[in-house]
Formats: sequence, C-alpha cells, structure tokens
Amino acid sequence: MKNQEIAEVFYQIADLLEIKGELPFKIRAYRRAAQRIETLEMDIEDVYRQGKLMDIPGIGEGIAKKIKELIETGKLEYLERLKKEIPEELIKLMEIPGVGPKKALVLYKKLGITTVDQLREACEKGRLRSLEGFGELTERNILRGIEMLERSKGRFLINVAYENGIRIVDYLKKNRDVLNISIAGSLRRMKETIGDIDILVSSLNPDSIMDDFVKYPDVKEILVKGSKKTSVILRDGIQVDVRVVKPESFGAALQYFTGSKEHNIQIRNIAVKMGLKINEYGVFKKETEEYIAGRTEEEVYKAIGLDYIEPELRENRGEIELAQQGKLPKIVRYEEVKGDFHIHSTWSDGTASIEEIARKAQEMGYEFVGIADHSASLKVAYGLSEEKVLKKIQEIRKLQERFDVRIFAGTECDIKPDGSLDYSNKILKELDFAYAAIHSRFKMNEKEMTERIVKAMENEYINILAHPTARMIGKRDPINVDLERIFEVARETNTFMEINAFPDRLDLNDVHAKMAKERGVKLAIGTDSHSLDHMRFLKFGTAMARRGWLEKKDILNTYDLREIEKIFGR
Ligand code: DGT
Ligand code: CA
Ligand code: CA
Repeated sequence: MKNQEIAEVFYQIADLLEIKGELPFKIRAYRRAAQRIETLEMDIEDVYRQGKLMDIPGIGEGIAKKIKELIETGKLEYLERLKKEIPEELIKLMEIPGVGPKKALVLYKKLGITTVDQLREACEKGRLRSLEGFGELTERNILRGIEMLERSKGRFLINVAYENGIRIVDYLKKNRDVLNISIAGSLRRMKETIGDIDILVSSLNPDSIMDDFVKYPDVKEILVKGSKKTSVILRDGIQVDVRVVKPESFGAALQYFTGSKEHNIQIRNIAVKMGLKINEYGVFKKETEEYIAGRTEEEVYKAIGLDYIEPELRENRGEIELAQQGKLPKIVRYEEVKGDFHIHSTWSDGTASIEEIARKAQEMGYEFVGIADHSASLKVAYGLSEEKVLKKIQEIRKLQERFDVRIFAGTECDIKPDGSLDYSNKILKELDFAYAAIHSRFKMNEKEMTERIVKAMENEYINILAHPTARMIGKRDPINVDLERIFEVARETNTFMEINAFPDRLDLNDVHAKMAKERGVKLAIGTDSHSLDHMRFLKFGTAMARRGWLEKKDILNTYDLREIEKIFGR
C-alpha cells in the first residue's frame, strides 16, 4: 500500500473517533500519524520491512500494528468495526462550518440525519429548534454553513485553474534546482472543470523546490509540506498539489498523476499481463524489479506496447485499445486553429471596437477573425437593427484595407421561439457569415425546441449553430434538445456546430463534439469574447475539440481562407 492510502485510513479513523466523542488526545494521535506518513520520504512498506516503523516520530506500537495489518492484508479490522458503528456520510456533516462532532451526533441520533441534503431540508422546515441546545439561530447558521461549503467545494472553471497553474509553473521555473516541470492532473487533460491543480517537478533537491513553493505570493494556507508532496490553498480558494520526483521517474510520475484514474487502471492491467509493474516511479520487471522505463512518458507507454497518448484523450473512452493497434486519431493541434469566429464588438455588447479586435487578432497571429454581434431582438445585449448591420459591414470593409487579418462580418442571429430568424435573408446575405443562437425560452419541451433549431438551421444563410445546448456551467442546465436529430440536419444542411470556448459554456462539450464527429458533422470554434481579454479563451475550445477526438479536417478554424469563404457561400 502507498503512503497516501495508509494516511487516508488514519485520517478517516480520526474523523470517526471524533464523532464517537473519543478523547481528544487519541484523535490527535491518529491525525498526527496520518500527516507523518503522508509526508514521509521513504515508502512506508520499505520502512515496515526493515522493522523501523516505530522510528517514525508520532508512530507508537498501536499504530505500527495497524500499519502492519494494512500492508499485510490490505484491510484494517478496527476501521471496519468503527464504520459499522457510524454512517460514513456523517463525517461530511462535520465539514459544514458550525457543525461539530457533537451536533452531528445529535442530528443523527435524534433526527436520523446522515446527509447534507437531509440537514438542509430539516433546517428549512424548522425541525432543529425542538432539539436541546439548538434554536432558530442554529438553523440559520447551519444553512449559511451549507451554502458556504458548497461554494468552496465547487469545482473551478478551467480558465481559473489554467491561469493559476501557468503562473505557478513560471514562478517555480526560476528555481535552478528544477530539472523538469509540468502541469499534471485534470488540468493537463484540460477537463471542463478542475478539482485541484497538480504540478510535477523533477529535481535532486526537493526541499529547495518546496521552500520556494510555499513562499508563492498567492498562497493563503499550507495544508501539508513535505519533500515529496506539498499542498496549499491559493487566495482564489483553489488547492494546488506540487510533487517532486527524481529525474528517472519524471515520465512515470507524470503519466501517473495526469490520470485519469480510469485510464491508469487500464494501463496497470496491461502492464500486469506483460509481467511488468507500473507505478509513479517507473516501469519494472515484476520478477526482478529491474527498472526498464520512467524518464519520459513516451518511454513509459512504449514499454507496455502503446503509442503515446495525448493527455486530453486519457479518459478510458477507447484510446488505449487504439494506441495498442497504432490507430489513435491525429487530434487537432492548438496551433492549427488559425482564428476565432465569435467576437462581440462595441456595435453590440462588446467592450472593444472592431479595429481593436482586428489589431489584437493580428498580434495573436490569427489569419481571420469573425465579428458576430447580436441581432435586433436581443435588446439586453444592444442587438443591431438591420440598418445598423449594413453600417457595420461598411466599417469592416473599410478597415479591411488596413489589415492583413481577414475580418469576417458576421452576426449571432437570434432564433425566435417559433424558429424564425431575427434578420431577413436580405440582411443575412449581405454578411460574410451568420451564427444562429437560442437566447430565450430555454425551457421549451424537447420536440418544440428541436424543431425550433432545425428550422433555423434550414435557412441557407445560417452557417454555424452557436452554443448548441445553451448550458452555463454551474448556472444553467442544457436545453432539452434531440442532438441526434440536430446533427442529422447539420449534416444535410452543411451547418457547423460551434464549440463555444467561453469557460462557463464549453458548448458543445467533449462528449457531444465526439458524437457530432461520429455522425459526419463539422465544428467551428468561437470564444464568444466580449472583450479583448476574452480572446485568449480560444485554447479552451480547442481543448474540448481535442478531448472530443477531433482532427484538423473536422474544424473549420483550420481551413484555408478560400475554403472558409466557399463554405460560407455568399
Ligand atoms: P480533479 O482534480 O478532481 O479535477 O481530477 P484529477 O484527475 O486531477 O484528480 P486528482 O487531483 O485527485 O489526482 C491527480 C491524478 O493522480 C489523477 O488523475 C490520477 C492520479 N491518481 C490519484 N489517485 C489515484 C489512485 O488512487 N489510483 C490511480 N491509479 N491514480 C490516481
Ligand atoms: Ca487535480
Ligand atoms: Ca490533486
């Protein structure tokens, strides 16, 4: 068993004892032991084999015996017994600010409450005030505590994690003891939301790295500091884990800590079948423990007979089988995406003028940029009247003379509830291209909503369907829509599906993008920028495309300008 796994067991015991109302020193002893084990230099299994467990400060006879049992049997009788006495969910209740072990116990015994949801309901119905030592104020405090807990426990949008992650890597790189460094975990896989940031470093002097890391100016709280792993909370509330390994293990550790867990389980199974052992230190021959790979990820995958798998694909969705057969898709590269179709200017609700957008696009090395302001009926977003659209087109044509970057005059045309479009064909025809988008009546039933969108896609001047499910992460559920049917019509009408790259949209997401591709539909990436600053979100759209297994040919943004113009068909 790994140090971390054993530490988890002792943390759990401490929590359970606390609920049981055991003596504080006993509880503290387990927590301290857990912390020691977590930050231990050596493998706890090795320490055990050398008979030196009790040399570790904070580990006495009782705990040493439990470690022995865990290593030998993989289980702990004592923990199993404790668990039978107390429902595990009760531990979660104690995480709520204002609910300690005593209150948790009373809630459980008197009201049978074991989950946060049950507790919320009981507070809302005023069922706590009848208990001794509880009152209306307690109910209000607990409700506020639940709200806070849920907010702080929420996963983070990818841009928040990404920007923090990049900054920390840049900061740590200044340390000369860093030999190699990479982001790992879900952030490296570019998942749509991120639980915590994982960073991996190789170095021969781990303490120097960790000393620097905890001095990072944004660190609010240090959770654990060891020379293998250090965890902190940033001022943004996001947790960051930094791990340091030796250079010969860097590839193996990067593979291990990039995950996903599901991907890694499969990888380990393959290794075992080949008589190999794979872990964060390397790939080893099972019999002789001989090290055969681990310095780079490529070498780790190769050692078990696989082609290199891009991090965005590592979700155990079939990529491992394809890597075995040498048949992985050649997913689109970030630098192959040569422009952005979806930008709002000061003509509607954006903060930058078209000129500023064009200049920025040129700076970013784009070949084209699409100005897609809102249409007339979207009053809250200063949608443009038909008359103004014509003026806007004129401005773009004039600006174009001064810019190399191609400026496409577009619109994000609203789809009305009956499926008709906000602009007449006469206007749509004058533009270079048009998005259609849902911005109202999100709650229609599936049949009506699907027909509404289909009708819009059937208009010959609509080229792209913007944010097809209209979901907002953490804020709005996706609309009820039959995506199979949408994709079918998209293929027939040659309508592109957008991958909206705005971090709280990411719509289509990875799974839907893959589905679209499999049905022969093409996609277009747009940031939905409302300021120059938002234009950097493009990479998150590309990330969704990569996670959806899309190749260059599947994405309009990678095409030559001539081809794009031909497709727009004006
Ligand atoms: P997150 O942080 O929830 O967005 O997702 P991840 O994937 O970053 O998960 P995290 O931070 O808990 O762990 C980082 C990676 O470490 C994870 O993707 C795979 C690896 N890992 C963690 N725990 C285990 C485990 O118990 N078994 C295996 N095979 N891998 C693990
Ligand atoms: Ca993570
Ligand atoms: Ca982590």
